[in-house]
Amino acid sequence: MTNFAESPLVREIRLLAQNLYRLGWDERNGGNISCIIPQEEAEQYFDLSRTIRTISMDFDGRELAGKLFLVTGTGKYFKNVYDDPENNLGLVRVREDGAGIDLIWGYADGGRPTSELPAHFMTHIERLRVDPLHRVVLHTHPTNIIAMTFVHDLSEREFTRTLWRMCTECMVVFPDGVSVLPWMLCGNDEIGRVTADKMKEFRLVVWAQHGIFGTGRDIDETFGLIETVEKAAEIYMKIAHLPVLQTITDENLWEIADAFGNTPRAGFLDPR
Ligand code: 2HA
Ligand code: ZN
Repeated sequence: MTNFAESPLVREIRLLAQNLYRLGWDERNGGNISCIIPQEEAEQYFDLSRTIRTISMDFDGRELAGKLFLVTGTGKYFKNVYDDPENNLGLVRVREDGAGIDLIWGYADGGRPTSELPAHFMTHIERLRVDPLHRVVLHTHPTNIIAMTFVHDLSEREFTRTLWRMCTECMVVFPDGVSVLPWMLCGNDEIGRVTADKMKEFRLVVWAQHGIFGTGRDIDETFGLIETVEKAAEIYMKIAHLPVLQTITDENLWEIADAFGNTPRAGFLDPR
């Protein structure tokens, strides 16, 4: 049996955590990652009938029953994931009754999944309903996205329109826009529920004064979405206090959407 920590999927998540730490987005224990692992992949490394221990959950995970997830641990530092995957990550399977998860690998020092597990799992449920190929939920604390939530109107339309105008690539990458939640206490079912509700329609949900949740079919797509929003927010924070002499207009945004065959979120652009 080969080493699961060195499998391509786990390596990808180790590298993602390292990358996010180096970008300065995930200080201390900030941020969390969860990724659906196909059973066929896991079976190459484990006898899936063996579990290490069971961890309880206090929300209904029945819709995810039997699914396997690789999840970062609570209180763990992204800085350390690459070198010490077995303590900082866990492979878990949702139990049939949806009230707990079985640990199959990882959390070797007795750890548990991220405190944001409700937001992750409820988001997985909603995204899978929309897209059966959905697999990844990433929560991170990108500096400029957080900064922007202090100085910009938080309406989804206005926030998205500003981001779209910050660089041409935005309309190509996230024509569906971003959702924005006002500041809320994190780590509980309520923020999980509100986030997941938004995920019925959006792939990106900004948490004001906190960070962002992004989703996708794989690590590259999910990271790429957040990276593009963060780049736009960085440009906004560089120019917001300067006189703007020219910008990307709504007409220009329609042109980009047409050229790339994308449909901008309904109502977010002025009609032409
Ligand atoms: O796990 O980012 O939102 C640390 C966090 C909580
Ligand atoms: Zn956070």
